[in-house]
Amino acid sequence: MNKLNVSIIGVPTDYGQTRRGVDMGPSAIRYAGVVERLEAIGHVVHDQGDIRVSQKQEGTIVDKQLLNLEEVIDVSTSLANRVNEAIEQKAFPLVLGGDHSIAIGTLAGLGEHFKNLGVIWFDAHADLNTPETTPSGNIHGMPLAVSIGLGHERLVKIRNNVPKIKPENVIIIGARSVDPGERELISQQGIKVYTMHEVDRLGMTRVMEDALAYLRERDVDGLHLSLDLDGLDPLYTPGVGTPVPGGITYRESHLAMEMLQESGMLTSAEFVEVNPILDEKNRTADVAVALMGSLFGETLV
Ligand code: 5AB
Ligand code: MN
Ligand code: MN
Ligand code: MN
Repeated sequence: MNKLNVSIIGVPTDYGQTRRGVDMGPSAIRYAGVVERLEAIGHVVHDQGDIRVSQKQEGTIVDKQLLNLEEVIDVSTSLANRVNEAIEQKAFPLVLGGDHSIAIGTLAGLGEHFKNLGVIWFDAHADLNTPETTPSGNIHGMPLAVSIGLGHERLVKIRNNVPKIKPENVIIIGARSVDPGERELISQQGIKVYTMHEVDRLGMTRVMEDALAYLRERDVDGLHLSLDLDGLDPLYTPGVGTPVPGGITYRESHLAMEMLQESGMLTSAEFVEVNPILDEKNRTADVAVALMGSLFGETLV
């Protein structure tokens, strides 16, 4: 197995949604032993600590379709810079959220280096809302749209490379709660989606084989995993802000991680939406770290 230089970047933000506590995600994941786990596999791990997330700016205009816009722009810009630095240093960026709005920053940093990046979006949701379609105003429901160039101009233009990724290089796995506007974008933009129906029907092995073959065929120059812990069934990961029943199992999700590892294609990853306040004894962070173990090449024998 390939030994990596892993650069851990924590993003303690909850500005992308309205349930407090997800900003403590990076601490919970560190507490669950991420550094030790990856070192035990043989990787060199540099924990860069957390990026600075400022207090809420008072007096800014509240846009109901884009809650905490200024704060999200701020966090995304800092994160994009840090991810960019990690790639320049030939490190593997492992980003710990925080809510899923952080993917805006991660992909802005990656998009500068990878011109044909593949993205696997493991999630109960499609995260393809725009200010026009959002039912909540929460930006954590928009990062995939922003990254393909749709949404508020200042979000789309972070680090100036627009779009960060091509819609036909994106694969969503585990979807089971998709809004009407998102559905439209999926067919309009040619985004590949394996809903829970396909996961049930084909099994995770086939889903991952197909997904990886599709991305190889598209000749991607890197592969990013954006894993929202709500992609799993809330039985296994109860500590998330927007749980949806009927999700991916513990074993299926591990299998997916193992197949990503075997593919040798992965170049970055992020784990988001761990909320220790909503959790039971840090179970969700424990699952996140166990998944990272499989993703980074842990073996049983
Ligand atoms: B998550 C919803 N589609 O836009 C919206 O957890 C939920 O990052 C978004 O996947 C969930 O508010 C965002 C209803
Ligand atoms: Mn989600
Ligand atoms: Mn998400
Ligand atoms: Mn969520």
